[in-house]
Amino acid sequence: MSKPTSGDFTKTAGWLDWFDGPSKPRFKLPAGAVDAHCHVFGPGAEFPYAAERKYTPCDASKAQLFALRDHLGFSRNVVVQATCHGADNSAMVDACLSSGGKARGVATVKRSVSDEELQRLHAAGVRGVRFNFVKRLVDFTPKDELLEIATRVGKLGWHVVIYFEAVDLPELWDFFTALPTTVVVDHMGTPDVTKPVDGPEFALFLKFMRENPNVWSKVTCPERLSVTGPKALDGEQAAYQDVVPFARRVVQEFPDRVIWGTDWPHPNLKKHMPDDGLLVDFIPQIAPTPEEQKKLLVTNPMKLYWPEEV
Ligand code: 0GY
Repeated sequence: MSKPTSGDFTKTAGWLDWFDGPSKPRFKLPAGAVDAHCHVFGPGAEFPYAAERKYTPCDASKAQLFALRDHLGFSRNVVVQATCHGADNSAMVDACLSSGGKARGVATVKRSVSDEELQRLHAAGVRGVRFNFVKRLVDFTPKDELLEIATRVGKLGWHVVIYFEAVDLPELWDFFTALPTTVVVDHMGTPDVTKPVDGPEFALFLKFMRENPNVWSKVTCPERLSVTGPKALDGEQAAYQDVVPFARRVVQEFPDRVIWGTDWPHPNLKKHMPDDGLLVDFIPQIAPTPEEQKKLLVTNPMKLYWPEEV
């Protein structure tokens, strides 16, 4: 990856292309760090996007992902199936299989998935399924179907990743708490960071984690949640100050149940496309001590995705 030459962004299909040429982070990642939330998109000519998709991304290949991994200083990736590929996990599986053991995956499957297919996904490195409740991204899947899938993949030792909007947590609570597996929440349940960190909405999310020890959280996506953007109040570039109190709270209270990832290539961002180097510099703000950093970036994701090495 080359160094950035300008702040210009190109546009593809109505949303920003990912930032080509991320800076080198100032924060040095601990040895063995895992980027536990990222995607591959296509390339569309090889891995066509799903007919039912709600957006068409720009291509973001496994080679580009692996180059970013090395540039930022990560050792491993967890490639999460994105909705634009529907339940065709080919691109994600191809990335895992091409990674030399350095990538594992989270799939999307339908109720009709066969046991043989689940075994094939497991052999490729898949260790979880993702249930998405974000209405702009997916159509509704009946909860009994999802529960059936969770029960089946739980037998393989997989977990369930859930993506939802904070306002929907009360309605989804009973379903989430009935899931029989470890449950990993995307992006802290997407809090509205203009609301107080001590307010009722985020309190409900913290209660959700507190009362359910099987629930983990990705303290990810400051670039998606932030209103102020990457600049600090003093004008110096510092990462996403308005999201820090939320992520810090989760890391502080649940240090053994948090993981972190870049979310590269950042689909659906229309105003601001992050420099992934700067995103890495968000980490020491939310996990200031070496002990917290090691749990967040190494110990915890290894337990979920490479348990045989822990
Ligand atoms: C993310 C976020 C988004 C998209 C997807 O599966 C997806 O399409 O995850 C989003 O638009 O919020 O976590 O990458």
